[in-house]
Amino acid sequence: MLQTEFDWDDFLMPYKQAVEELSLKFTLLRDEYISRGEYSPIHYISKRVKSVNSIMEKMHTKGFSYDEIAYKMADICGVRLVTQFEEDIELLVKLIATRSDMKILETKDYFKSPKPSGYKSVHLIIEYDVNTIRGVESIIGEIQLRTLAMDFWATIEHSLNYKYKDDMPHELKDRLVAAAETVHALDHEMGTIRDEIADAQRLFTRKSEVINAIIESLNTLGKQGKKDAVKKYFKNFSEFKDSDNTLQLVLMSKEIEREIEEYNENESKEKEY
Ligand code: 0O2
Repeated sequence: MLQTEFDWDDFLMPYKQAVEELSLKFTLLRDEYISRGEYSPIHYISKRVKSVNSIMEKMHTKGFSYDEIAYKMADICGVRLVTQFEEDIELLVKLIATRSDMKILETKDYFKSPKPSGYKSVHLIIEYDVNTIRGVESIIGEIQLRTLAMDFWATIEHSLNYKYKDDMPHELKDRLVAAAETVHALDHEMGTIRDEIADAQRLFTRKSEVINAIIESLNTLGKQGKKDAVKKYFKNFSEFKDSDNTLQLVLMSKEIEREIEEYNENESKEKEY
């Protein structure tokens, strides 16, 4: 096929749909962990569809024809899952492998074999079905999994590569390799206290949820005209809020909820009369 005959908008349509869907699915997965009060292995998610320019550059370097790109270029669309710890990556790979809506075709493990640049990551090449108006289209995409620290390093290194192309000064290259080693050491060190950090984050999330619930219920209680009760609870709330005693806050939240319910029940009884 000739370049002039190739319709990029039409070709990229299912890829655009795929990244939107994949990113939403992983966002919902993260939300599910959080709403169950569990630690989420996904810290954040980013997505992109490769630009036409970048696809054409890669076609040129790898010698792919227009007819080959859909099945030979695996990263036309990509979703990146950034984790806090290396251990989270292993967990996510296992979880993705059990999903019925995407199939792992290949795993590129740059943890076992880091790139000479120092880049560490896991890339999953997946097959994913997109429902379009033409029917089901099966596309190949990439899920990249890396830590927060590695993501920071890779973003900087990627822009420097873009700036220098193949002419990056040796000294800068060496410094980037050294920086990558520091990232590996940091990730390893943080991994040793992962459980403790995850526990603290779980507690923090639970505490902020309870605090938000109390503020909302105090507001409702105020609207019900129970000014004295609001004053009493607010005094206790200010004391418990800054202490480590989340249980006191949970009990208080339940007590306020009961008081609101009682008021609502009395109200509906009065209306019945
Ligand atoms: P973009 O779109 O700007 O991110 P190969 O298996 O070697 O034939 P390929 O397709 O190059 O082929 O695969 P690879 O190396 O598994 O993955 C390519 C993508 O991984 C890159 O995309 C980067 O996003 C990331 N990557 C791989 N190596 C490095 C590295 O050393 N540094 C950084 N910062 N990122 C890396 P592109 O193609 O650069 O494009």
